[in-house]
Parts: sequence; C-alpha cells; structure tokens
Amino acid sequence: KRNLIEDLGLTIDQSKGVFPAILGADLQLAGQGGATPLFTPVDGAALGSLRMASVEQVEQAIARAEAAFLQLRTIPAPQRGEFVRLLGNLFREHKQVLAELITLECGKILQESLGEVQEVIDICDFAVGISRQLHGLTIASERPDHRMMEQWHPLGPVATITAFNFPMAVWAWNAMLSFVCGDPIIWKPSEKTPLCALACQKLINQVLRMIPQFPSGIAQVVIGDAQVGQQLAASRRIALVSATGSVSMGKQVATTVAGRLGRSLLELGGNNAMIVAESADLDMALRAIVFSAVGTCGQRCTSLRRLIVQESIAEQLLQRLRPSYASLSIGDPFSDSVLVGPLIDLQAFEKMQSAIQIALEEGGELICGGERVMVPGKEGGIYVKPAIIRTPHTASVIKQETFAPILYVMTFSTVAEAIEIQNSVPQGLSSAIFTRDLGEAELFLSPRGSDCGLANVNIGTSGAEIGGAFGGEKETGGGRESGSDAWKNYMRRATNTINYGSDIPLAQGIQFG
Ligand code: UN1
Repeated sequence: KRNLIEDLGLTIDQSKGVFPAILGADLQLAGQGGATPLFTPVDGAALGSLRMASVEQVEQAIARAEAAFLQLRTIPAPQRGEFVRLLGNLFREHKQVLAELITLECGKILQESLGEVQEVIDICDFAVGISRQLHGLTIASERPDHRMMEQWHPLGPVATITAFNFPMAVWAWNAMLSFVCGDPIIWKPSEKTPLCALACQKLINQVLRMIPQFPSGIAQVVIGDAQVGQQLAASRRIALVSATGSVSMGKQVATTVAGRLGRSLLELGGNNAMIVAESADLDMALRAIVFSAVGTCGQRCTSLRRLIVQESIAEQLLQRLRPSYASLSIGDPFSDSVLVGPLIDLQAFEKMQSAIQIALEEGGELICGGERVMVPGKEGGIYVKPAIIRTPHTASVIKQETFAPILYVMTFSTVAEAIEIQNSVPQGLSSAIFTRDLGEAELFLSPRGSDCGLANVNIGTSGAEIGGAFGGEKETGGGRESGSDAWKNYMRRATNTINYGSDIPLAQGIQFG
C-alpha cells in the first residue's frame, strides 16, 4: 500500500523518516518539532514518521492565516464557493485513492472510507450552495423611516482539531463552511492520521494553483500533539476553535478558549442508545443495530453503545443478534467481504478489555465477543470480536463512552421508562427508536423525549447525512456542525439600523432633551 502514498506525492524517505516532498515543497512547513511515528492499524506496520510543528511554526501558521483572512474576506462569497466547487471536483476525481489512504491510516473498511470521501464531496456541494446565501434577516423597526437588518460577516482564522476516526470528513465539515464564510483554517489532525490531512492539503494546493488570486494561507495543516492543540486554543488570534474528540480533550480546549472569552465549537463523546419497542420491525432493527454497533469497529462518535429493548421481545432480539454477530467477517479492511476492521491501536483494545471487565463486575453477562482475533498475515493489527453484554441499566460503565465495539443491552417495560434510561448518561449525541407506534415515535421526538442532538425513528444512531446540523448536548459539547445553519458558527452577525428620515427618534419612546 506504499504506492498509494506515492500516488498522492507523499514520498517516504526511509533514512530520514519524513515525507519531504509534501512537507518541504508544498506546505512550506517542514516540521521542526519532535518526530511522531506513524503506523497502520491494518497490520501494525510502521509507515515512517513525521516531524511535528514547533511552537514558532504554529505561530507562523497563525500569522499566515491572519494575513490570508484580510484578503479572503474581500473575495465575494460565491467566488469563495467556486474554490470549494473545484476542491469538491478533486475529491470526486481522487475518491478511490483517498478512501484507500483512510483505510490504511485509520483501519475502517474500504466501503466506509468511500462513504467518508463521499461525505467530503457532499459537504463541498452543500457549501457551494450556501456560498450564494449566507443571508440575514430584515427586521421591522419600531421607529419611522428606519430599517433594521442583519448581516453575516467573515469571522477570522479558524482552528480545527480532529480525531482519527473521521480523518477527512470532520475537517471538511469545518473547512468547506469556513472557506465560503471567508475564514482561513488551520488543521491539527489526530497524530494517528496525519497522512489523510496531508493528502487533503495536496488537493487544496492544486486548487490554489488553479485560482492563484486566493491566499495560500487559506488552509494549513500543523502536525502535532495536544500541546499544539492547546497553543491554537490559547491564541487570541484564532477566532473559532472547532474540536472533535474525547470529552477530556474538549474540556481542556473549552477551558482554554473560555479563558480568553473566545468561541469554541465542540463535538465530543457520544454514548448513543437505541430503543427497540415491541411493535418494531425486528428485521429492520437488526440491520440497523449491527451497522451502528460494529461499523467502523465501534469507533464512531455516533456508534450504538446501548440497546434498550422492551422486555417482551428482549430474548427474541438477542437470539437473532447472536448469529448476526457470529457471522461477522472480521479482518483486512481492504477486503471486500470484511465488515469489521481493526481497532486503532493496542491502547483502544486495553480500554475495551477494561470496560468489559468492569461491566462483568457490575453484574453484566457476556453474551458474545470481546476477545482478540488473530488475522493471518496481519498479526500486528488489533482485531476483536464485537461484544454484546447484557447489563443492568444502573451499571456505571454504561455511562462512559468506550471507543470500541461493545453493545450493552438492557430492558424496559414502558417507552417513557426507556427514554429516561436513554437520557440518564452525561453525553447527548445520537439516539434512535424502532417502533411502529406513532405515539411512541412522537413521544421520543417530543420535548419529553430524547435529549440528544440527533434523534431518529426507524434508523440507526450512526451515518447521519451532511444536510442536517450534527452535534449533541450535555458533555457532547453543544456544538452543531455540517448542515442546516451551522455556517453561522463561522461568521459574525452585525445588526444594522439605518435611519433614512430627518429626525432622531429614540427607541423605547425615550424623550431626551
Ligand atoms: C464522528 O464519528 O465523529 O453520522 C462523525 C455519522 C457520520 C459522522 C460521524 N456521518 O456517523
């Protein structure tokens, strides 16, 4: 799989352990900080190493973004949309190779990687459309001969910190909206998936060559660890910090940004549940459960972690889930027949094992899975059998997000009780109900229903389309990215009142002098 890296112009210099072609010539940011080793989770093989950006280099990147902003904000939004349209075309053209790079670096199966690149293309299309809108309201003024309106203006440099599990799409949600909104973006990708970031930057650089009037500082990648993230979060010159990842990372970033009263946009952990009521179509529910729970090897923010089943059908559902889990093909994510690829690394496996251990100590019953699977020829990869654990809904372990394929199953007698169980965790990202009962479905979607940012009926918890606003409540961080009006996060609103008369009437009827 080395070739595909070379296809993208990312050459590996084994002796130096860096990728000089892209870092040196293209990005103008050859790392001067410490080296970070790169592995593929597919078989654990070393892919080389990258030098991280130094403190000074991060400062330089911020300065470049600031300079780029001054130029970008004067380019009309539909022209900024044209930049995104061209970029989207390149993602279409290189879809296959980019998907292969995602699979190589983060281990998700090729089908899902193709889906991720499609998600990038979709948000490009969405952003192009938005670039001809970005509209504010006209508001009735209480004063004669006055007009009130709002405008949305570019905000300033954006920094985005992303996780390994969606190494291109989450950046794209942020970047494409930033671009059409007139904001340059600095991207700190996960240390586990920097090549995906560099590949995206390659495509940006190609578009910059096509339309040279755009400032080259419109998009930059800084390779680095949590310290680099903190440096970006702390900088007053960054107008918005958009971070995706764990709750603990989010708390650190949010605290730093709040310390300077800056803006942050957080998409943190999910602990997503599905309620299956007795009227549900179990064939449909089964398919949705398996995709949501084991897809991406349980490493999506939206992965299904808690299955809340009506008592009367719990045994029947479990009996059908068991053979589905037993027949899952686990192995090389490049192989067409495989549905479950590897975990990202050994640490993820250890966390999974410890969660299973705690679940059992807390009264859980292991229905199946949990153990490591040795895949011939890929012994260095961390493959596991997805686990199902029947758990009392009072167990503490189910309140945490474990980024691995563990499905906790619990039962309920009324849907109101199921909703209470579902909402009784600190996170609030995604949720679903399977039911044929309109009353139950509507209750679930009502103010007394799911407290999550995403609430679905007869659909699994994962795999949201980009057209909706994506994000969640409580410890998930409250941010909304991607579709709907999420673009407003990347702009500042100005309320303008214009007096076209010849008097100065005051609002609220105040007479002054
Ligand atoms: C994530 O895991 O951070 O809804 C994002 C989904 C995908 C995005 C997941 N569209 O599962």
